Amino acid sequence: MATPHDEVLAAQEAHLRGLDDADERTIFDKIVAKEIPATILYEDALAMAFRDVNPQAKTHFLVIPKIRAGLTRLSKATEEHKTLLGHLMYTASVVAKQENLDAGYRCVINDGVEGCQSVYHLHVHVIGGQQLSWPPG
Ligand code: IU
Repeated sequence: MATPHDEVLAAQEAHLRGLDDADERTIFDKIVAKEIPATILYEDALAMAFRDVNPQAKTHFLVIPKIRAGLTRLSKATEEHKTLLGHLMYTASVVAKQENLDAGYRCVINDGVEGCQSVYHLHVHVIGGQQLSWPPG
C-alpha cells in the first residue's frame, strides 16, 4: 500500500517529468542568458560556473551545462550525455584550481526529492576552502 511519503514522491516525480519539456526554463537558464545576475567564475561553450547565492562553505560554486539538454537531474542521464558529464567534472577541477582549493574540496550532485535537489537543471556543487566533515546528512 502506498504511504503518504510515496504519494508525495510520486506527485513530485510527475511534476519533474513535466519539467523535461525543453521549453521549461529554470533559474539557471536565466543565469546563463544573463537575465539574472550571478558571480560567474568560468564560462565556455558547454559549461558555466558561478558562486552559489547561499554558500554552504567558504567557497561554494556550481558548475552547470549551459544547455540542459534533458539533464534536469543526474538520474536522467543517457549514453549521449557522457561527454557533457565528463566536461562538467573537468570544469569543476579547473575552477577549483582557479579558486586555489589546493588542499581539497568536495563535488556533490543532489538528485531528486530524497537527494534534496531544488533546481531541476543539473549542477555540480563544488564546496571547499575549509575543512569539511563526513558523512553529509
Ligand atoms: P540543489 O542541489 O538543487 O539543492 O542546489 C541548488 C543550489 O542553487 C542551492 O545551493 C542554491 O543556493 C543555489 N541557487 C543559486 O546559486 N542561485 C539561485 O538563484 C538559486 C539557487 I533559486
